[in-house]
Amino acid sequence: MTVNIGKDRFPEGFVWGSATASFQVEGAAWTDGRGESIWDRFCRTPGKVAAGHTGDIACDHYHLWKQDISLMKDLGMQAYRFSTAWPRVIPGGRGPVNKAGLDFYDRLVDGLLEAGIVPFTTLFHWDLPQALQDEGGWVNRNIVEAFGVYAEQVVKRLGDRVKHWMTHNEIPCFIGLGYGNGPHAPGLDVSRKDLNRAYHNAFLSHGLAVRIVREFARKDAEVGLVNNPLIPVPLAETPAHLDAARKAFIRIGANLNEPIFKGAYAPWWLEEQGADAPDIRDGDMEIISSPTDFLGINVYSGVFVEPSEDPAGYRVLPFPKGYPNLALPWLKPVPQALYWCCRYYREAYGIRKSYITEAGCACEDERDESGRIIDLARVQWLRDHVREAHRAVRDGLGLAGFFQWSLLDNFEWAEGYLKRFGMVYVDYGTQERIPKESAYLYKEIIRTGMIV
Ligand code: PNW
Repeated sequence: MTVNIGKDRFPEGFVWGSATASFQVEGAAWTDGRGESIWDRFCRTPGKVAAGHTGDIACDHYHLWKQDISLMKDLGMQAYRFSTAWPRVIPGGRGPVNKAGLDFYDRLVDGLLEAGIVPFTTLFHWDLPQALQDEGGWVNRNIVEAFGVYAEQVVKRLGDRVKHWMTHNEIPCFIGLGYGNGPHAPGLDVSRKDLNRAYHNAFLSHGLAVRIVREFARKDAEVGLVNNPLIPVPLAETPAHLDAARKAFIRIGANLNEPIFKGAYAPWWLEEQGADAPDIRDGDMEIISSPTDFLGINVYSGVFVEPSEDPAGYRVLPFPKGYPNLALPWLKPVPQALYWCCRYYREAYGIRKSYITEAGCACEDERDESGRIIDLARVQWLRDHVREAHRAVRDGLGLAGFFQWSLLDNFEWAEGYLKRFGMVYVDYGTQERIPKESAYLYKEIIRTGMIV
């Protein structure tokens, strides 16, 4: 018996799932004709990835996908968000298509559908073919066309069955952290002009992919971007704080939100960039702002803001020493960020439908003597976040689903395998999968459609 008076029930059709990304779980990095990606190269650049870890084996999902689908089914998962790997599909970035690569995703999609799990496919989750990086990667505008050719191959092959498509995962991460002196591949520190070029090219390729899904996927397909906004959270839920937080949201996210959702870079932003502003060709902004069906939002944290007298009208507050922290320095639990991002996106940009395409946390998970993983920090995290998702649904903000990052412990980019985000523990020595306690809570939430 489930004890809940019913007021916390999620609506029929709310989608519960989990997410992964190709490079982080697949392994089989050199199998069946896959080409080199920037992350393969980065992993082999000394000092870039913790403990010199690579994606060569990862969770071996490339071979264990059937078992992983059964696992999802056992956990009651209704949907699975995965990404396709460009270097598997077009190993050289442009040029010949690798049939074996497409075949893998074809089998995966069929397997998911057979198990009653809805596939949500992301076209780009950071594993850029190294050959394209050798031409400048996202800084070189030629990448847009190459991405279009790749996207068309994937959409043509899977688009008769896959209804839900995402173009890019987290442009600010793969551009900002990859080209702006951050910890991600390709590990460059380009000029501000080139950084703006790279963003602009990523925006263009997003718009192009939207059009490709419209043209080549099933007619009822839906497509959107996945973004990871920095989410300002009002310190108190008073009108003055809400106003300050909304101002902060608009200003901090303007470089991406204004071109993509409004079709024009903000004049004040262009002015700030001066000669470093991106070069905009005729027709670019129409492509960039191609209408989408939903927005995917990845939520890991938030920042507190308060009203301020200075011109911006808000102040971002630093986290004090002692604020709770999960297993990474930037993982400050701020569950209400989930609610606020849905609300601001709806109010400021008219987003009618959104999915939380990722929300997750890394904990210091360990197996106890009996083999269980009692991840109580994640249990608490999950309950807090699902409650905020419910609040967003209840307030009519258009939230349609929640995907937990991640199904499995996996390759956590510059952290290698040292940080565990999975609801399922992976023993990398044996490839054994063990659901953590939080996975059983998630299963019950999904089964009942309630916060249990
Ligand atoms: C997301 N940060 O990345 C990605 O979509 C996933 O591939 C990744 O595994 C997951 O979050 C957990 O990190 C992020 O530094 C990487 O703030 C870094 C940050 C945020 C998101």
